[in-house]
Amino acid sequence: VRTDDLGDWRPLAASLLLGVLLAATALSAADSPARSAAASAGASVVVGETPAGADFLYAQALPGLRPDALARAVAALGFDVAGGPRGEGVRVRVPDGADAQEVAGRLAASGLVRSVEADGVVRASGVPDDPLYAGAQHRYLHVVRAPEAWARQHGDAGVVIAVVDTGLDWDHPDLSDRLFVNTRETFMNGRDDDDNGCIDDIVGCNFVSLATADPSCRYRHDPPNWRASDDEGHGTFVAGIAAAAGDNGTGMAGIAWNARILPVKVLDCTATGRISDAAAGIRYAASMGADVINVSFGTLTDSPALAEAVAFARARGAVIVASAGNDGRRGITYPAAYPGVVSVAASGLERPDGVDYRATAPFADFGGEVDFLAPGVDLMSTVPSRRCGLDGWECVEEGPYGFGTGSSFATPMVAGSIALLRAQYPRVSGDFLVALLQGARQPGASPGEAHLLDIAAALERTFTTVAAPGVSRTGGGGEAPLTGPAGPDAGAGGHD
Ligand SMILES: [Ca+2]
Ligand SMILES: [Ca+2]
Ligand SMILES: [Ca+2]
Repeated sequence: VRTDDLGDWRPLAASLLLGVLLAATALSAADSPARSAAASAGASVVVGETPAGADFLYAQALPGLRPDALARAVAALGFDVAGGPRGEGVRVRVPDGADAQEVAGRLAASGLVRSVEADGVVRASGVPDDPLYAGAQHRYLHVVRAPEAWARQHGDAGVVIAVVDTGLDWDHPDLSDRLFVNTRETFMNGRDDDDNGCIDDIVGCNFVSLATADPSCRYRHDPPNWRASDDEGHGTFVAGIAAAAGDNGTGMAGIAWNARILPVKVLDCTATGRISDAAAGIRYAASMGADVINVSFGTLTDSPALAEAVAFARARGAVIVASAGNDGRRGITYPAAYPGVVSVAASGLERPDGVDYRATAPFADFGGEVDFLAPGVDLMSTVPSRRCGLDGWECVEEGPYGFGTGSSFATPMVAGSIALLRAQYPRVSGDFLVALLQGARQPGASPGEAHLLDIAAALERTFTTVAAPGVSRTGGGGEAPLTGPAGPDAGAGGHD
């Protein structure tokens, strides 16, 4: 047994530090295990995070001591070795009623080991700890391979998803930390400080006109103003699917855990609105630098104003993702039908053994213009607390969350996916991200059906791009060229 081989300690300490950091994802320790490992790295034995109540310890053998020899040696000292050697060491069971820290101390003092720590629980990195995920969300999110995507990317707080809808419940426990805050505006001074056309808009803007809103909404203030709170529920539900905080131990997980939400209210308290307000809302979202604009509404009217608003937003670099419609007919609604808009139809067909999320939902619009199928039946998402139990919004026992069905709710799955891709590839154009996601779709359940969203496959694509003469950018680090209609274009995007 060598105890003086200090040359091995430095890389050893580094690898231990990494191991401790990985283990820390499963531990709710208030103190930093990384710090304790670093502090003791110069000592003879590194003691990692060891809660007193730990049931197993893991000890790595001194350099030069074989793990099977360590197993025999610590067993001879009276420790309860659980199973054979594991990797570089052994697992030791903490006897019932014993203090794990005391057992760890004795192991560390044995002169046989280079490290001791609790054999803590690790989770697959893609599975969030949100309590409603496993029971309510996994059954459809695994179909679009969200867990595999999360192993690579959780989204970035610099990525903004505008939800042009009924507004947002700012106080929702899974959304309140995810708001896009406009720091150029001063709140409650009655002025449009940043000259963007909306008064006091620190968190989104309301465009619903007094003249056309349903009288039951009892609006009293002329838009555009800051009042983008959600008095219906639709917008909050959409926002949660795209970007509810994930892995925060609370409620559910959105697709892009860390993205920011910009609420733009264009639908009134009955979830209806006018083309004029919708067009203004889309333009506002683009002007505020939204990376993705989610439009979970549509009209059968081919509107010049909507078409122009969409073109304006695309020219600013935003990706517009829109609901194909819920009429169960061939052909889709506007703005989903406009060129360059990503159109989404709901999947979800009742079969004897459960909902088939690979097949188009019976109510969804279909046809060649549909870009993506994404689950849209019995989805869980966020509901404004004040709306629970009203107008069809039923909330679960655990809190302000409920279930919803519709292409409206399939749409933010794709919007959230674009946000994840934007976090992964900050410098390519929006069209490039769309091409990536389209190139990674899964076949639908039957021939002729639209193809299904596959979030992980898009993140796994590797490609090399050349942006300008002499300037090359590599995404994913691989060699396989991306095949898709959109070329790389780092300059045209309006986001930064
Ligand atoms: Ca303003
Ligand atoms: Ca102001
Ligand atoms: Ca959550």
